[in-house]
Amino acid sequence: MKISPYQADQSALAYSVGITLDRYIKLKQGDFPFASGELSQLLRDIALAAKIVNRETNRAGLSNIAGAFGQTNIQGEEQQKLDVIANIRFMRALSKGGEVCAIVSEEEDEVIDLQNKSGKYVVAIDPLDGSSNIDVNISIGTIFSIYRRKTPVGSPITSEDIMQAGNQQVAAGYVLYGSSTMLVYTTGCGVSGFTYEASLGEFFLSHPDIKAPETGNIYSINEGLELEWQPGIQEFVRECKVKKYQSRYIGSLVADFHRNLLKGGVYLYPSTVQNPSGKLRLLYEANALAFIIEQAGGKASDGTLRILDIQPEDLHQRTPLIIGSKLMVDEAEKSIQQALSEIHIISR
Ligand code: P6P
Repeated sequence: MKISPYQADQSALAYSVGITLDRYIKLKQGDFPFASGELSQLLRDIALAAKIVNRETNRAGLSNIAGAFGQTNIQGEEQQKLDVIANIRFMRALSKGGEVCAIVSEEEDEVIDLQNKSGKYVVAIDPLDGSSNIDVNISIGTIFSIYRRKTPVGSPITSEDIMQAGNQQVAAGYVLYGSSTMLVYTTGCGVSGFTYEASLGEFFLSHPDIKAPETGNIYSINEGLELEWQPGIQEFVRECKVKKYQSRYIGSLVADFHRNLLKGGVYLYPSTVQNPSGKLRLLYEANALAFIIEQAGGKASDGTLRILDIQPEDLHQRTPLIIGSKLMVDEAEKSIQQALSEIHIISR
């Protein structure tokens, strides 16, 4: 008897498209403390802005939005047009989403108080990191941290709400606009990665429960600054070369971080003569990636202190950052401690 196509294995006819980010957030909502849907909505608001920024970064060369904007941000860095556009997109999505009371952005000198009397969350964000790479078509990224406000909902925003240590984050993530666009985030219950399917306008679960390899053979650092590194870094990098590790440095933090997260490796932006406190910012770069790497079983420090325990004192404060596979971060820290103890002995 001929089997009708409807009796054949239908899954062979219509493969499953997988779990969308929206459905995954709903499925995992029970994992959030005080689960009431607002954090889920906030994550969806961020994903919406990421889809819009993705479209604009993919078309930058065609729509006259590549290149410099003609102003510098508080960091003294020349803003690219897409820096400004991405900042607007995320500000607008977070403001309209209704869950956020205040935003700290790399592109804004001061805290943006949304005057939202019902917003329970504070977001710290680097809307587009590595944007100097846009014009040469190298991967770039968005980095975000989410905190619950400390003061009562509806009361004025205070520094207590803003200057929270990274160990207070309720969620964190990044978007990587690369060969494919991915959104990777954690709410403190592991790390999940989603890949964007532009034809459907959806992020689909592609990397459930990401775990950082305990060690690896990739090190990421700007070797052009070797003569400026803080004590101990030269020795660590020399040891990597003795072990014939691979040097991989894209100059785009999210891209370097993501590769090392999946394959195993360590990214280092240490204290240098030019940047004694390092280059990367604590509130909207280091803290988010530190939360993610720890949730994946890795480690993040400033060479001595756990990044997530650093108490911020300034909105745009910088920090040295050593982040990635736990055993590799351990080795870098040991090298720094060894160098410091030798200096201490010599200086007696
Ligand atoms: P350098 C980009 O400007 C960035 O903030 C990170 O994405 C990147 O890892 C780092 O700075 C590159 O800095 O000094 O090596 O060019």
